[in-house]
Amino acid sequence: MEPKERSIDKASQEMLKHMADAGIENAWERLEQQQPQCGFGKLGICCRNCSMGPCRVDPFGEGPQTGICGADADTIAARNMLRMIAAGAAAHSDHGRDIAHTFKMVVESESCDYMIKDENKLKAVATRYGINTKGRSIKEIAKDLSDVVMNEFGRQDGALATAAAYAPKTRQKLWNQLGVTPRSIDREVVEIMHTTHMGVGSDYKNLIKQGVRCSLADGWGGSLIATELSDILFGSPQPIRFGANLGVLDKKKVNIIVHGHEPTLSDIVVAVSQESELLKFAKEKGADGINIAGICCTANEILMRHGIPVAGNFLQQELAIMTGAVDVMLVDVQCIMPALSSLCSCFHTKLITTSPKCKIVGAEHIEFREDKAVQIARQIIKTAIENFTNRKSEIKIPKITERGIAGFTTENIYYALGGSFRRSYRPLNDAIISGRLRGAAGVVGCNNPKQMHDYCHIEMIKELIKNDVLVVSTGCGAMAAGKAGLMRPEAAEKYCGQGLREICETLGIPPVLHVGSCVDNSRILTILANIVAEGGLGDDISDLPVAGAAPEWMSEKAVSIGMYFVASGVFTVVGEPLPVLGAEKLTKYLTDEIEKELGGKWAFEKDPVKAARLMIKHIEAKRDALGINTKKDRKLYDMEERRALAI
Ligand code: BF8
Ligand code: SF4
Repeated sequence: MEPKERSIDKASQEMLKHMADAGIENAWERLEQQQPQCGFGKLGICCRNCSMGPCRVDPFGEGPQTGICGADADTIAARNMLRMIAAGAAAHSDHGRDIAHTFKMVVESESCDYMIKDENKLKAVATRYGINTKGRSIKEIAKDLSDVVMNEFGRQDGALATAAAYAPKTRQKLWNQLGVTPRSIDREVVEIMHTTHMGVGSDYKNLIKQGVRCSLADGWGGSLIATELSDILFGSPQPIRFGANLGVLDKKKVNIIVHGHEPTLSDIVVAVSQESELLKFAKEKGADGINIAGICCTANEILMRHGIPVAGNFLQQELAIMTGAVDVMLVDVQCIMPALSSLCSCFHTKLITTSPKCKIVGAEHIEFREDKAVQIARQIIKTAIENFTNRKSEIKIPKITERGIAGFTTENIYYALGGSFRRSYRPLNDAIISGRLRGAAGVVGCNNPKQMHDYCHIEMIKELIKNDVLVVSTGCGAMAAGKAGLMRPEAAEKYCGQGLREICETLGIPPVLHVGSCVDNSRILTILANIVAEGGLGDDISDLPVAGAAPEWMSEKAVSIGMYFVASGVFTVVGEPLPVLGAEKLTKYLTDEIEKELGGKWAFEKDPVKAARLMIKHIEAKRDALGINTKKDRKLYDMEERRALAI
């Protein structure tokens, strides 16, 4: 396959060609080697949950229709999906737990390498949980907040305080009626493992109920805690300029790529990297300075808060090493391909793992400890500087960097969308009610070599903004949009319908708002809750003219995210279908019937433009139901029509 067929990103194409010339394999080739991929796995109808199996159900209705224990396709596929949700929720929530431990350390110690950077956010979050903030010291408030959030993980009674503190009341009532209110974060993950054990749950609807409960413990629990505490500890993001793509690597500087998800180490690495002693050491070794760049969601965390450039998204991790300019690839957890290890051995690049949860054969392990954060960050940077002199291969950095604005949050969207004097969601709601904005969409998630890299994100987003749908984005999707220039305010003129264009131009914002990493999908939940609370667009998230999508998803975290959006009332489209298609009743339930219960449902559509149209159709149907779809006062022209008019 030609590089052009694998990625729409020019820098990636260049590196793919370089890789082919060098005869080094990558994820795209390994996908080809896997063909044909197992049909039973794709359809979700194989089970190895006990040693009577593995069992599989014949999708053509000729062979066995149940496993040895009698589990049918719907049971098996539902159990498999639940285990994906458990893994996804666990990954997000364990990230949240680590941040909560760092927060606790700050609260309890007299001096440590972290501090409370955003006291206003601390007070706002504490108030949410009913903690008294009047006349109390920051330490006292933080101590109470630390106790509350710590208790969320292993709580043995009652329900999740975070969901109760943040979700709209009507939504909470519905969850209570349906019996899906999350109880505690760890408990919901454990209960999935129990209910999917051989010989426990087999009613697919009841199984999905537990999947819903667990995903809610992720979105309105673990992920939300990760976001809120990160803002408190590392500072709330503000709109900030950034550069994106492999061109941000600098031949003359020591290049350290931080890759993974958690901000605890990377935030300190960023701070320490500008210490004069380290800069002096870098000079001694012949480097012009120290350049930090990011890949995957670690990148998003430090981009949002410090404007640190993004080297690339998920499918660019191998391509970055191919530049020969990466002195250290520093990884924490999640989305790190084990393939990096052998690839780094072809170059001088040192792969350094830092988490006891994520060790990789062949990598150097420098274990990160929050209580020695600065010391360890210095050690890692020194290792990178020393390695600068070991560069051996020709350096090939594509000269491609795009610019944009990131750093939008639930709180600062007030300003971004309302102007500096109107601290409210009113302007946003009014824009939707008037029809200048048709609605909003979240386009989030991964890359997957099964789809052309970045293509689905970009085509979907273009179709949405052309039709006056404001897009918010996180994760690798946000990076795709940034690299494609869709996070420049000027993108509005080029790609947007008239209504959205006018709004972007008046406010100076891009039509795609970067709201952070994948745990920051919780920001999208709280934005939706704020729109509901502002009024005029119904009583619940399920009334809003909004939709969600993960057009290039691959990770189990995406399944948990999709499920909690559906369970929060959002129509959610994924590109690659969930592995449930071999289970007819389950598929119908997830893509249709579940909407009657939760107000949201799943859809599977690989074609990004068709998927965007499904979202727009849904948004228009919600507008109809709200009674705000009065006659459009102006026609919206797409690019082709505009060009035709100009002739
Ligand atoms: O958590 S979008 S490939 S990097 S899983 Fe991974 Fe997917 Fe990227 Fe962030 Ni999210
Ligand atoms: Fe087979 Fe049932 Fe065991 Fe699964 S749990 S492997 S379907 S016997």
